[in-house]
Amino acid sequence: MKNLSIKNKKHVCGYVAVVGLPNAGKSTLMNHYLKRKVSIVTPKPQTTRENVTCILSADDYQIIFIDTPGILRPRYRMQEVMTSFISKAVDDSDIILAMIDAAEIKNSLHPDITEFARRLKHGNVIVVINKIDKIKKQKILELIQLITEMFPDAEIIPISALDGDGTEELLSVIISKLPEGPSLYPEDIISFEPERFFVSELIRETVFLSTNREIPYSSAVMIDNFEEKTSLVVIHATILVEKKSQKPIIIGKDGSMIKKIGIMAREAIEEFLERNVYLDLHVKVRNDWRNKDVHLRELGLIKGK
Ligand SMILES: Nc1nc2c(ncn2[C@@H]2O[C@H](COP(=O)(O)OP(=O)(O)OP(=O)(O)O)[C@@H](O)[C@H]2O)c(=O)[nH]1
Ligand SMILES: [Mg+2]
Repeated sequence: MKNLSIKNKKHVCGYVAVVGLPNAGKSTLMNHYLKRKVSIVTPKPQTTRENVTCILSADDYQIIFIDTPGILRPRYRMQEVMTSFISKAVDDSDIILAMIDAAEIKNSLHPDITEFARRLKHGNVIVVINKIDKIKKQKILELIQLITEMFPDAEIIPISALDGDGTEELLSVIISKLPEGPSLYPEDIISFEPERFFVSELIRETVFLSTNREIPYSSAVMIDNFEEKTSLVVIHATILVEKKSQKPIIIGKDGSMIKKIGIMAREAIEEFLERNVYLDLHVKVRNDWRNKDVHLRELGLIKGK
């Protein structure tokens, strides 16, 4: 009987682009829904550099979320590429979640958000006011009023991606707006990216968390070797920096920084892979890699030939 009732229930499926300014909490929301660290999160803006697919499946829905890099005005080639990922996710989506950090809104919305709202010629926009745990209750109503003026046709949902407040309601609204249809992917798949991608992201997350100023933004991670042995996974990876002067900073005094990064990253990778890991890290200089297609391609940020 149970199976029959599930079969007769309406099933919805579709793509949801998650967009917003850097640091709004987009990746945090993805990890909250998937109950797993699929997309890396740090307190620093511009953590996410490319679109990450996060698939949430249940009996009556499959939501294919696309977590995107934060919206910004590109200043170098990598940021142009990041911006193109956002447009692609928006173009391919059934619904857009436009996420705003409640604590960042003063008396008006950030000009980049208003500009983006103007460009969004998309009927199905849900504005998510995130981080409501950081503001007073009465401020939420004021924010809703302000945002209604900007997005008159959008649904507006206040949430805290960190503690889960409002996220069930948001999920119901998404489901109510998705087109009817069968699942496009098997239910046990949560993302398309290979394990190597997640491993390189976890190392990059550690670099973001362990270094300051321009270093996180000047760094990238390449997996040189990923080998599954019987008792553990052996990973050799390279942290790229863009100037000679940055290499000693990542290595630290007597190798202390690279050692710290190695331990933290290994622990995160072990948790993700649920296997023991041997991690070997190197640092290399690739001059001005953020502006060179050849390196962006090597890092997988530019796809194809
Ligand atoms: N207090 C609070 N902090 C949050 C919430 N959601 C996210 N954060 C924090 O905000 C910071 C940025 O979160 P991310 O999920 O990396 O933000 P993002 O929008 O993916 O950022 P980019 O990838 O840089 O565009 C992290 O320190 C999170 O812990 C929330 O609901 N409340
Ligand atoms: Mg992110």
